[in-house]
Amino acid sequence: MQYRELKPFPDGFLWSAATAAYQIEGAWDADGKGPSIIDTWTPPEGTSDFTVASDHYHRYAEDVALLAELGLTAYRFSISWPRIIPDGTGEVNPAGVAFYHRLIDALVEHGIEPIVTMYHFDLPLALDQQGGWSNRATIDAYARYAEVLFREYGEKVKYWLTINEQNNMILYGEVIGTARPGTTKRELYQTNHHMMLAQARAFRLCHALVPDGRIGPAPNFALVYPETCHPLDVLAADDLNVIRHWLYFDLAVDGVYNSIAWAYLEEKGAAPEILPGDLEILTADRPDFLAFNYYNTQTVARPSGDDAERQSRVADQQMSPGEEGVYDSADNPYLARTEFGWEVDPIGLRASFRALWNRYRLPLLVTENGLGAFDRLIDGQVHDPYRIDYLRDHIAQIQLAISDGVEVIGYCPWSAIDLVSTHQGVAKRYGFVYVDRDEFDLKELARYRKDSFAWYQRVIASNGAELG
Ligand code: BGP
Repeated sequence: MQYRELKPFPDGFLWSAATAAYQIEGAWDADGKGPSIIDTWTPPEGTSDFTVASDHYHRYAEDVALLAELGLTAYRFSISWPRIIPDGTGEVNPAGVAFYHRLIDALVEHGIEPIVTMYHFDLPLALDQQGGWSNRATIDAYARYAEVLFREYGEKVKYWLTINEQNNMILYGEVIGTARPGTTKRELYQTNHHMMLAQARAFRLCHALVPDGRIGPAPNFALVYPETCHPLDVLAADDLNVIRHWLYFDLAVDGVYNSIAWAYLEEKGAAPEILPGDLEILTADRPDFLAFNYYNTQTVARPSGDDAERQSRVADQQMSPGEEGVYDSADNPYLARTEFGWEVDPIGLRASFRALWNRYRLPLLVTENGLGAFDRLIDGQVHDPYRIDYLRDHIAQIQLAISDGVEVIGYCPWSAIDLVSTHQGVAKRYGFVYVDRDEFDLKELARYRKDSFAWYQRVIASNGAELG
């Protein structure tokens, strides 16, 4: 639908930007931090690991000052679980706790609302060595960690995100470094069940311990289109929407397994074991809002049985290769691609809002959205008009969704400042602030404002009225 007049962004809209601890902080073993599963992951050849990243752990004050200058009214970051509880279950690390107090205090002093991701891929290694999420004891470990966070920071932090991209950890864990190669589907969906239980316990704890606390899940969302209007293509798209999205959101919101997802799990021999009492835990509480990371949509067709085609497809967390007997991936001829091959679909963001809103009627928060590109620093400047175009087009679609009557509470573009990509090193940049380092040459790690910095500053200052 087209509108003659658009509704404005609401007062109090959270103009934010996002990062994740292991991709920005560095200081991977400083001040008592324990190793995480990511610290033992070998990045693809030619790309950096996460040991120094953007050195935010030591430069957080300078970084927060930049975020304040940018005009952010909110900032999404993650807390590193192994910085707080180094071995996942034992003593709390006071130095780790103190670091996030300093960071949160700096944000609050600048009038920036903290949005905290409690767990963004970096499971404590000690837990992984005891079976990770396949071990039910990890549910208790997470619940205890959640309680530590709510008690420590609950007076200062109102917005909480339980688990970043749980669906991508299940579907593409090997690519992003959260699943060991060769983990079976059965194991993955058992870990998924346990994460759901952990999340449900966090909902309860948050509501019990945080005054005015608001908590939600943060899956990745890549709305699935059928390649054609052939009814079997439509069903294939529906299947992937269920497997990729509704399985996770239905459990988070209503505490129930989507019946089509359950049928898929049974068909694949991957249905998890559900113990007595689990369903009560899942239905005991609900999220206050739904967060989602949005980069693109996906297009699929009915399964053709062409294994060679499927195996030839490049796959990562935003590009599925397809699944035998379920769907084939297809290219969308109407969409451009980034330098890294991800399709660009701003209108798909509006469609995603509608899909989530129609289904759940809960406030929605975009917790990631952005363009990875090979930015160039020349004479202290970074001209990134391609990023401005990308973000402008997506923000315009948010305003259309607001005009559709969808309750959108905020927008956190990825990323606030440059950081290390999940599996493509530092050359793939997303930030409003350039961090001067190469894959293996750390240089000075100096910060430079990109052109997109001044542009986003104007967007925020005008509460979204000036996107030009
Ligand atoms: C999401 C992750 C982020 C981030 C982003 C961009 O899946 O939540 O951690 O990295 O994708 O992905 P990449 O770094 O692979 O380009």
